[in-house]
Amino acid sequence: MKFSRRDFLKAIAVSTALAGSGCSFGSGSRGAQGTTPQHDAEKWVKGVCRYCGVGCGVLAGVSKGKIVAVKGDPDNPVNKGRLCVKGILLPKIMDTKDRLLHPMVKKDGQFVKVSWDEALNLIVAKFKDAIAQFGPDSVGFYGSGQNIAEEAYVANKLFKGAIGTNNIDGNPRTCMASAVAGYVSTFGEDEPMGTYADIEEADVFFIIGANMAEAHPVLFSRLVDRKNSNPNVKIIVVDPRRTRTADIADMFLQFVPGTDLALLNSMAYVIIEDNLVDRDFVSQHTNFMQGEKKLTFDEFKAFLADYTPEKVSPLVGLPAEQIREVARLFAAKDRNTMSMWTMGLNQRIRGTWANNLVHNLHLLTGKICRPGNTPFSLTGQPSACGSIREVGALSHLLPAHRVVANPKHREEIAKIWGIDPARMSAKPGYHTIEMFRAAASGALKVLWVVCTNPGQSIPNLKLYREGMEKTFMIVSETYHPTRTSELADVVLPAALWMEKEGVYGNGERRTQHLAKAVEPPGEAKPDVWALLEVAKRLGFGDLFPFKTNDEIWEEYRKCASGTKMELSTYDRLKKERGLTWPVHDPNGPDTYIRYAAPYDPYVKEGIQFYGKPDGRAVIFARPHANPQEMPDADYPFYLSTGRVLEHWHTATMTMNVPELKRAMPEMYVEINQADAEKIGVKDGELVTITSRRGQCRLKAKINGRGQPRPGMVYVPFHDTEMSRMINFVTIDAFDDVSKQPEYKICAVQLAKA
Ligand SMILES: Nc1nc2c(c(=O)[nH]1)N[C@H]1C(S)=C(S)[C@@H](COP(=O)(O)OP(=O)(O)OC[C@H]3O[C@@H](n4cnc5c(=O)[nH]c(N)nc54)[C@H](O)[C@@H]3O)O[C@H]1N2
Ligand SMILES: Nc1nc2c(c(=O)[nH]1)N[C@H]1C(S)=C(S)[C@@H](COP(=O)(O)OP(=O)(O)OC[C@H]3O[C@@H](n4cnc5c(=O)[nH]c(N)nc54)[C@H](O)[C@@H]3O)O[C@H]1N2
Ligand code: SF4
Ligand SMILES: [Mo]
Repeated sequence: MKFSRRDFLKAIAVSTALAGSGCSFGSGSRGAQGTTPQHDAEKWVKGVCRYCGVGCGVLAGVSKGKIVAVKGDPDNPVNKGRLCVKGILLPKIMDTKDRLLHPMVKKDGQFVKVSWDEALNLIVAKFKDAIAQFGPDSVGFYGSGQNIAEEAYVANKLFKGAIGTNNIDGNPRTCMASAVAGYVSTFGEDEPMGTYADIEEADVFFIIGANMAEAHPVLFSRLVDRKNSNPNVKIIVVDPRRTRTADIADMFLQFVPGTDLALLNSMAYVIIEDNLVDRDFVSQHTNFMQGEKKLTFDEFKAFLADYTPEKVSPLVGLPAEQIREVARLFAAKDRNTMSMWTMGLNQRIRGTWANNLVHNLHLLTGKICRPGNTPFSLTGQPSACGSIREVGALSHLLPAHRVVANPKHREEIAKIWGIDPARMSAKPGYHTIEMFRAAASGALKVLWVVCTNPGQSIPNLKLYREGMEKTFMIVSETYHPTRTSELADVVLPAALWMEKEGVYGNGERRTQHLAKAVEPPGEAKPDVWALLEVAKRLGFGDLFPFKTNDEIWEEYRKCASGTKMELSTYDRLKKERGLTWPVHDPNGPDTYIRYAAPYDPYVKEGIQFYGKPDGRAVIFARPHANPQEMPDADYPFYLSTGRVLEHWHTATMTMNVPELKRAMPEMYVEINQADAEKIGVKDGELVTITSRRGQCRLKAKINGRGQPRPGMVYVPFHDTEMSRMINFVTIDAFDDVSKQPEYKICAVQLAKA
């Protein structure tokens, strides 16, 4: 199937959004060769797109101290000049009427403008008070995969090193935690072994639980190019909802939500049954495990006996023959196979296991650590990898893939931080849901939220918004009011993208530097400045002597040095179009494929999964389990939630862009035509969606760009109107390994409103 330029533009929905903005597109399926329409720039400054984990290189055009244009950086290997519609329109998020220009403190229920000095003194007094009365675990920090690495590093050191609490977590818990737990349990080390360059080498793409056309559009354009340049390429899409991504699939499996584990196990069954296992690879490089117990190959095979395509077929809602076909295509000996997945697998109470099972398929077939063969978890945020997974800014982690529970790891980091290791806690702090539960119960007294909007993005919102009101909450934001800042006691005006320099690490291990292009407006300051100021005023100045971002980076680099995720210098990052770690020699090459010679600097020969003591990755026996909440007689529909191309999460930035707002003004609920007929609802009519936790009223969308299978509805979560915020309805059940919430599935009832 050849995919035309028109199909492509339709798939990534840029044509409608950009109609009227005069944007030009390149030839073929090249996507937007993006430059903002008006580009009378005096100079172009190198950076990275503010939004998604693809990490497109941009050049920001500056004129009279303002960013007036953005163009795709033609020299950046990620996007080679392309940008999606959000990237092109970035200049429009900068000077908006809701930019927060001054610190504000809530007095008698009203926000009052105050000086930085007053705001900081209040924050410091509250921290000191809580710590003195209730101990260090009464305070916490909630950060973001959109923080630059330097911010996350300083916050981590301040809370875990100086204050002595591991209560630092962030939105990557809602996003990437299951991917982390999956990589770590299977390979002993976090993050993908491959890079985006595998796309141009692969000929089978197994896309499960990801809507790349809308959530990773420029990467999707690389996929489309690959398909158009090679007619042999096959694309498999597994999603309970027909998406723009599914439109390019050769095989689209529209299965029952929440049955991925059964499907993946069944594929493994077929791979063994059909003799598609790479026996040499499996015997040299893997162990079979069930929990902590080692299995033999035959025991693993026996475990899979429950997952024959015939047995699994009624559960997953696919014909047995289709399961056989997809397994055979995945495992075909003469093909290179790349898997990609995102929240359809991660945001589930069995998210970690689902990740394990994708890895299983690559390990069984030996389709790993060779160009074009890789299990590749797509990252959501621009620096969820660089700032959170690598810096270790979650409640159980320490820098450079270390963990708080390991005394050796604490000692190594304490040495670099210049503190007594006894000052650090061995106990993981609150993960996201626990943190907001602790706020609701009163156990958490002070919470600092930076670069994230939990008042809209956390599941089962009613309870947690009450918690946010109760606790003393500081919110560092670029805009005000947001659904979080409205609940704050102090709001701090943050410098936005390219009003500060910093480092982002994208989904392919690429560390990229963004230069400062313009001054922040009003009294807005970089988050790192506020963090350092609070650290000093709390009396920890000696631990935070940093005057520049370079100095922060160079200390962080020491944490990575001698590990298997070594990083390059700040100076070099300023010049390069990013480097994919490990960069063993700071002036030497970066790394295409980890664990394999000749690519990985730590492997002399063959393949070595050095994250595991015996160098072997694990093939796990993981049974299927139902989602926490299944549809029943009272709540008969599956609700799933996610994204649309035009908006970024809670839409604080993208609703400021008139073109994006026009293209996607408010949220809706996608309903299958058959279900809509049953409940008597027509396209555009209002529907009430009710779960055991809350309610939403939304317009029905029937046969729109996403079409859920019968029995399922789907709602994007960008709308800020209280009656349309779907997180009042979603469930806060979480994966007991990764602690990631199950945003993708809960049970609801529908009624015509
Ligand atoms: N435009 C835009 N792009 C973004 C973002 C954004 O806000 N806007 N956010 C970024 C971030 S942080 C993230 S995490 C990524 C998310 O990227 P994606 O995960 O690709 O996006 P989602 O829309 O959350 O969900 C993907 C798909 O999961 C499917 N799904 C639901 N239930 C199941 C299931 O049981 N099994 C399977 N296999 N699939 C299921 C949904 O139907 C949906 O199509 O996007 C990133 N990119
Ligand atoms: N129902 C449902 N809910 C979900 C999900 C889902 O699929 N379904 N997905 C989850 C996932 S994967 C994610 S990643 C989260 C994302 O959820 P959030 O992180 O809560 O959403 P964002 O809108 O990205 O919030 C970022 C905030 O930072 C502000 N900001 C921008 N730049 C800066 C800066 O430089 N400094 C500071 N201090 N602030 C800045 C923005 O204005 C914005 O308010 O949502 C989660 N919630
Ligand atoms: S694909 Fe992602 S990183 Fe690239 S321009 Fe679009 S939003 Fe930005
Ligand atoms: Mo995310």
